[in-house]
Amino acid sequence: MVNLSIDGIKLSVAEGTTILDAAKEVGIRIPTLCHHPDQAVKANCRICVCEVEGQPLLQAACETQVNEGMVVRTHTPQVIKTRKMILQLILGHHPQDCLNCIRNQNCELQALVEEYGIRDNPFPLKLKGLPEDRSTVSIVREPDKCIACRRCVDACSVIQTVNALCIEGRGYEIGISPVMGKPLAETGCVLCGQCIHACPVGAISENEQIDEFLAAVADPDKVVVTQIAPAVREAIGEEVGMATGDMPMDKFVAGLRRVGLDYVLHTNFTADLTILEEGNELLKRLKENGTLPMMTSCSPGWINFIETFYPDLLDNLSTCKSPQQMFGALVKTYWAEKMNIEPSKIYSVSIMPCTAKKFEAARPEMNDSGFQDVDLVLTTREVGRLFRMFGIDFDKIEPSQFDPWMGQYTGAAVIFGATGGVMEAALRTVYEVVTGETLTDVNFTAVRGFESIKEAEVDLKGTKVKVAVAHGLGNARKLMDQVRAGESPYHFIEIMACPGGCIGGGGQPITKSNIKRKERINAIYVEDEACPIRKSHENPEITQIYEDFLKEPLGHKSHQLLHTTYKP
Ligand code: HC0
Repeated sequence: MVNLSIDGIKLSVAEGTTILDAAKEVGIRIPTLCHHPDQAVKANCRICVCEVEGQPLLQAACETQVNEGMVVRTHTPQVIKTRKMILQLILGHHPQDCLNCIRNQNCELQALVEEYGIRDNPFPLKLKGLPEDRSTVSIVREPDKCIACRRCVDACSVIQTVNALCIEGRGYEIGISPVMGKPLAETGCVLCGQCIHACPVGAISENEQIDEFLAAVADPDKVVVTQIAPAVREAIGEEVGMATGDMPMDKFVAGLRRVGLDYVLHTNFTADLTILEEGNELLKRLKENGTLPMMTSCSPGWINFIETFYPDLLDNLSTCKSPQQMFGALVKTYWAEKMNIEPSKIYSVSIMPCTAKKFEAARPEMNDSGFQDVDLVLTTREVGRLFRMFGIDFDKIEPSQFDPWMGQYTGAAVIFGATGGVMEAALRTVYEVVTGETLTDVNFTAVRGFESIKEAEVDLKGTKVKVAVAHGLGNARKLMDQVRAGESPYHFIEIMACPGGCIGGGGQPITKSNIKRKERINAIYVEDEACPIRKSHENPEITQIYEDFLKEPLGHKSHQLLHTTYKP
């Protein structure tokens, strides 16, 4: 242990601790901008500088490790003056449009400017005048707002191993740019949106489509129907002042009716349906010596990744569309028929934790219903803004239930939102279908948790099935390299593009650290435990859709509406 003093407080911390972390232990917050708790230290913004007795220069708290007897002062007049000057220098080339910035009141720079009482600036405003990048349907870049902290580059290159962003220029000219200065759409960006969570300001954000939504609900000729993705309920409360996981589903549904939706249904219904289709596909591949390991196909950032970086492995992907797209195809066919609504009038809106879902919905091949299957995708953050815009008081709102035919779901669908959840849901069903036995314990805990790659072996009455789960594309890459080398021991692999799974999706409330992602995962398993039915094949509306419409898993109608092909 190392003994030191910070602002006159004596403490003892483990060797190797930084001043930043040591100060946290005694309740002193040192400001940061380039520092990110889940990334390597960069120490380029210098906002965390402190005085260390005996050192002629101020030291960056994020990179300086404590020494025996060290005396640190975190808020002396010189330190405060230096931090103010750093903020003023940043503001000297940062747009001053906080009021209409998408990160207004959720911006780390704005918060520090307020904390340090910056009232004026000796450095005149000089912007680079860089153009916005709106080349993708998912993500918008506003490079003039970039403060060159490099957190997005780390998220993209180190965590996701996509390398769509890079550092460009030096000194005042330094900035972050898509590789080769190309528009984002031409870089191999998979649109996962992890850069948005990493960005401390509004330089990268989702392509906000709230105006399109408001126009649709105001149109008397449109029947506006929504689906809610599995990971949204756990996080949406964070947008309206609740704790993680605290939004009751029936109040969430009521809020969605309040903002103008005509019908509220659930992606969880098609998550259960995916298990029936994907589970049967796995069994077919195992029986008929099909391409193995089979890989899940529901995370659109992952699909973009495999199409770009591992096109030789596309035959390993399940042919199942994602639950979002299965829902899109069914709402304008099966559901329209059940409800006696003209499909051309249906405007289908998804509420997703994911920025890549906007791209998936816009894929030209996603029109098996005879129309664009999903018309609009709103992220959790956008729905949070709608709830605030409509002034909804969730303490007072009357609860409401899902509409029929595609609104019922099981605990197996709920856990889709967490890494390992699709695998666990599949195992709950595949086990019972193959063995004919009822599972006494439906909890496959080996595939749960935040470990980067998880694996398990399940004995299906003599047939041993080896499975693996990866979250975050850097982890996915490790499994893919193994498959490409012909060294994969697995039969079935689940990949989710985002760390933690969809609960950490690029469209979720801004999440700086994995601690919040873990809280959301816990909330998912609490909801699963509380579900009266926890296996997809026991969902009564799933039984109904096979009886009335699809007839059998992997049947003709399923192939037409629920399965797809991929493009290298
Ligand atoms: Fe997911 Fe999904 S679980 S990808 O993470 O499978 O976005 O929440 O909606 O489609 O269901 C995201 C979340 C989904 C899909 C589902 C899958």
